[in-house]
Amino acid sequence: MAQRWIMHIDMDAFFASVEQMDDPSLRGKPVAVGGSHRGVVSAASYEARRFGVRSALPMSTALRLCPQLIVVPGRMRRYAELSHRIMDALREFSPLVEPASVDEAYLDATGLERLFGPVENMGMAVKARVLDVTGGLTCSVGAAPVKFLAKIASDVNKPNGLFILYPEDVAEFLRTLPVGRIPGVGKRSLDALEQLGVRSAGDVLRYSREFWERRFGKGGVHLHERASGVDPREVEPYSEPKSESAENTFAEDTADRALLRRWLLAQAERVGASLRRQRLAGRTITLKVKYADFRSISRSHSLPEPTASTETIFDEACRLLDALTLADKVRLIGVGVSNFGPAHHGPRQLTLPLEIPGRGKGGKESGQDRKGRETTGRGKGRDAGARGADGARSVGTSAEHDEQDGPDGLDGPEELAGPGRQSGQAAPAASIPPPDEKRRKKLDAALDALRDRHGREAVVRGRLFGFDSRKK
Ligand code: TTP
Ligand code: MG
Ligand code: MG
Repeated sequence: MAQRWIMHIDMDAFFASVEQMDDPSLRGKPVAVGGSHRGVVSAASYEARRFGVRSALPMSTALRLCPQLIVVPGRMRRYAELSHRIMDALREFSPLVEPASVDEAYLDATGLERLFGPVENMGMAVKARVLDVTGGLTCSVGAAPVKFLAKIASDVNKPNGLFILYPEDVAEFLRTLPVGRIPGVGKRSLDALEQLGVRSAGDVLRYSREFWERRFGKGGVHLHERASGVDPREVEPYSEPKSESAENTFAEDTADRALLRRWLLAQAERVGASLRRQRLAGRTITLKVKYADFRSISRSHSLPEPTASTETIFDEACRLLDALTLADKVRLIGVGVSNFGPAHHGPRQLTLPLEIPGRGKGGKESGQDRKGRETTGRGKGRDAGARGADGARSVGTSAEHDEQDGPDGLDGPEELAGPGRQSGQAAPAASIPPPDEKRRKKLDAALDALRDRHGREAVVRGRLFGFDSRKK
């Protein structure tokens, strides 16, 4: 069998290096990326590290250690964009790429020697490609037979490093490896291990697996396993999400449509912002409603073109809601976008013939919609389920759709949702008048930029429409 090779790629001083790349006046200088002087350091350039400046250090401490430190605010969007480029570059080498954070990834390089030569050559090629696609950023690469060793290996010769841990060297490497370098061994464990005289991974093997299990349970077994060089985890390639959705369950069931719209706006913003961050856009908007008796329905509508615009998602969700005769009080409402396709960047003429019917009408209708939004009820919602800060993201298969679904299903195709626009009041093609979509894009971008800089709550779009979609 071919030797198993896992690579771990980690960017060097990522945020700080991006700032130095984009602003040549920062090059060769101690730079810290972070918020205000009250905040903490996100990333420190290698020049700053010589003074002891590190990630997570309070900025005030960092400035004491290095008074000439240049502090720059972070630009998450720029880092995310580069991160995407890096991941795409890695996928040129293998489809088995698992992004592990914004600046690192695992890559299964098993069996790729025929294409790229020995693993060290491939390591060099990966580094060169990352440098190229980022416009000048260096990374450090580690290669080893298993994941956790690859991660440790990428750190060995940082920055701009390459370290290959050959299978025959693993035992010796582990013998002297400080036990704290094994992922999962934290400060508290270190104290307990110290008491047993265990300082290196090799020391762990002085005791039997059974000993570790008795003493520390599962964590003990894990420790013994890693210290023996065993890590059964596979590289799990990231799969593109098939839909993006957000939903809220109310503390009190409601039939107040104005309130429901208010929540839809907040959700459309969450979904839209998340799509835009991921550079995704979808054609199908799905409204999900769960009634007080837990009966769940969804209604979908497909647009002629993919969208990631908050207002468009919101408008569509409102239309779907307007077309719905509420059978009961509502306990949950949510909106999702699926059916992803490339956002339209080319000349619009290509699709114009499809959009002509009733194009002007959509704009007017959304204007009418807005009248209903002035009421400011109290939103007593809470976020349903365990979700990330971005709101729901259903990484769905999109192939199945259960009308009586659980808390997550907003990723169904429209077939089961019946005729998307039940009342049939508007032709589908009327939904996105191009000039309006352009304006929406601009507004979205402006608000996204503000949120990137000042946090998610910095701008709440409801206020722009005369109400605040947040809880009062
Ligand atoms: P890391 O890869 O941990 O660090 P780094 O890339 O800055 O430096 P190194 O060369 O040692 O890899 O983290 C990647 C980015 O994640 C980092 O540039 C900024 C961000 N980050 C934080 O915002 N806060 C943190 O506490 C850490 C550790 C990282
Ligand atoms: Mg890094
Ligand atoms: Mg990292």
